[in-house]
Amino acid sequence: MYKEVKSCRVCHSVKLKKYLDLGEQPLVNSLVENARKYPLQVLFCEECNLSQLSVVVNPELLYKDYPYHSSVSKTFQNHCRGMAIEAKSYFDDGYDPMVIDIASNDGCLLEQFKKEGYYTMGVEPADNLAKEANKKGINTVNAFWDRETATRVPACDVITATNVFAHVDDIRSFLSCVRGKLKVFSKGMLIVEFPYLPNLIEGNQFDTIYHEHLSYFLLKPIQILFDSCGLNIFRVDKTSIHGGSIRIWATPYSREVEPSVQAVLDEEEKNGYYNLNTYLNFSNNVEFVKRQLKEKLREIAMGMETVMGYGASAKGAMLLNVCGIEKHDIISIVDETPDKIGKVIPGIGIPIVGFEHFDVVQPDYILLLAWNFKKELILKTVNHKINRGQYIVPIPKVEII
Ligand code: DWN
Ligand code: ZN
Repeated sequence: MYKEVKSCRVCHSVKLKKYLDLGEQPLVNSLVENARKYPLQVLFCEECNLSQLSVVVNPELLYKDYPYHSSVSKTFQNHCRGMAIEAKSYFDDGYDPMVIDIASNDGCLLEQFKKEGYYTMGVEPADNLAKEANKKGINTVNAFWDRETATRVPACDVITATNVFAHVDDIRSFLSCVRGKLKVFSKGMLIVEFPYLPNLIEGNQFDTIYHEHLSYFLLKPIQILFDSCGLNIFRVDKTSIHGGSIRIWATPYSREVEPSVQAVLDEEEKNGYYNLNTYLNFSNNVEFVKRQLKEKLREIAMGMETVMGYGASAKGAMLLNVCGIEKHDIISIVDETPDKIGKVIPGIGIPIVGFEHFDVVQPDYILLLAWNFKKELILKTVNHKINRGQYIVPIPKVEII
């Protein structure tokens, strides 16, 4: 079911120091009340500075049937469009590049690349998502990205891997399969994007720590890893998506390295991210939010007022579990993902319901569990005139707005 991490995923060092222990927690997308629990601890590698979980849960268990559909968010769709446009600027006018998206989910990113004229192919391990993408006309191979899968896809100009690299245990094999697929003549490139560790620490985003996320990346360990896999990082962008992410552009071929690469490395060093103490301090903030949220919900209940959640996100499930929130604290949680409606928050059992339940309940408070899409969620409730109540934003600290 799971294995323990004994050495660093990037540099193989055994100098791993634990800095956060969130106890035993359920898998965030296992939407049943009595979900099995697994240890959730974060370790810091003193050699390359990679933060990583102490265990690796079997990916078949995590991803074969996956309820998260990235297309639900308009903000994310727009973000994907931006990536398609930027990547195209690296190719000659009139040339339509071929892109392969690894862990392509429901085809959200590839739909945007298609609009920009790319040829597209997805690779997605979840049976339900691959099926949905194929139905929409996004050609998708239903598989994990590995050596065997790499033989089933054509050589291409761009490989994208958004919000998947942190989920992968054998990242060296992942990269070597990527490298072999990038066309020489077009100087093919890999674009990887994932939540950025300094945003997690500064924004107290402890709810994004869960079993799917095996690594919490800085640029430094990524640079070490990519160098050793023959991939040259030539550009790094910071983006605001998912609470603050980093986009890394790399190629096995030669390209001029943009100043953004060194600038991000310098900033990491300056801000103390190569020092274990920075992370030990972070664990104290986690305790603060845990107490605050529990107290706020208790206060609301004492005043006979009601709370519903919005966004049965993975991070929402983790937040509620880590904070010890109970079934009676929240009436239900609205989510617009058909695969989530009718299920429950793992380990707690709070029901996940459709948007129309806001009308039925008219809650006094809406707890924004997908705080990364705060604006989009608030706008939707306001447009539907479900603006009687107030919003609770749980992260970085509990606030009522
Ligand atoms: O890495 C991961 C990230 C990027 O995505 C995964 N391991 C899983 C997932 O994490 P998450 O579930 O925390 O992601 P989101 O995108 O913050 O989840 C938002 C949830 O809210 C989804 O279930 C969809 C829902 N939602 C909605 O119902 N209406 C979201 C929006 C914007 C909406 O308008
Ligand atoms: Zn290391």
